[in-house]
Amino acid sequence: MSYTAIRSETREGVTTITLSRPDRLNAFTSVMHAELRAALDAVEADEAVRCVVLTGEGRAFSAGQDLTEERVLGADGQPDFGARLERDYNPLVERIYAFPKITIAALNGPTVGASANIALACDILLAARSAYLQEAFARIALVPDAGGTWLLRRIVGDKRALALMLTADQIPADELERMGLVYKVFDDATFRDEVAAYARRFASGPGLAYRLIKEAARASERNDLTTQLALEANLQRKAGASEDAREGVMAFREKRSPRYKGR
Ligand code: T3D
Repeated sequence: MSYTAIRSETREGVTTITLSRPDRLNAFTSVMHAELRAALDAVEADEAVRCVVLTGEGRAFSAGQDLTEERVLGADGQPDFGARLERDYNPLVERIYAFPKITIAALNGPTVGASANIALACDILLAARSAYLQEAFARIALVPDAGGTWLLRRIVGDKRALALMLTADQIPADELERMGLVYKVFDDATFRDEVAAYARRFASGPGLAYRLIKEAARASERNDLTTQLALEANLQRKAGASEDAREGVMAFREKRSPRYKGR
């Protein structure tokens, strides 16, 4: 499929989806949303892909919603700021958060507004040293959306989350790493190569186990310990009965690298 607002490239078990409107700092439009949905469908359908990297073209990851795009109108014919969220952002964030394959947000530059929260919905955030993240909403008299009010406090705690949202400060990559929002920071010059190498480690990994690990991690947000322990036992039963688990143990005994099939 040919895209106009993103690029999607699959290599060695990793799909890299690049938000690609560099002259608008990769700001999101309805077209970008539709293309991203199609690209995620393709990733989900491709058994050979175990990891998806979301990044931006040029100097930004993404500047959030395109503020020049025509407003979505409500039933009364007036601009309805909630309608775009319900139609495009909310399903996207829920989908990324529960995606059955590993998701990496590679923050190559400014990561602002709704795009910051889309990135936070990914499993692992990597950042170039010059990147920053900004919950910019209050600067334009809006409320954080795309899951920001839910995701941030779970990662950095209530007070920091509130400060990030109220100040709308630009937080540099090194500080993002200290706060736990970003897992690793790489130098700008080597960023793309580092991200590619990082993602490749998952490409040949145990896809089923990854999916079950994510399922357990997500479920822990609503479970008490007893429920979670029961879930772990069930998921371990599934993982332990998999071809990959047999291969993992065999490879260990034979002192060789495992060859996982994702089942
Ligand atoms: O609208 C709704 O439906 C509500 C939904 C809201 C969800 C949200 O995401 S709210 C947050 C929206 N985003 C922003 O408020 C960020 C706006 N952009 C900026 O504040 C700055 O551009 C940055 C801090 C991100 C970067 O600044 P800088 O100085 O590095 O770049 P720049 O010169 O401002 O931007 C470069 C170009 O990109 C520029 O165009 P030009 O002057 O060269 O023709 C700028 O207008 C354009 N651009 C940047 N962000 C957006 C954008 N165009 C459209 N929408 C943007 N979000």
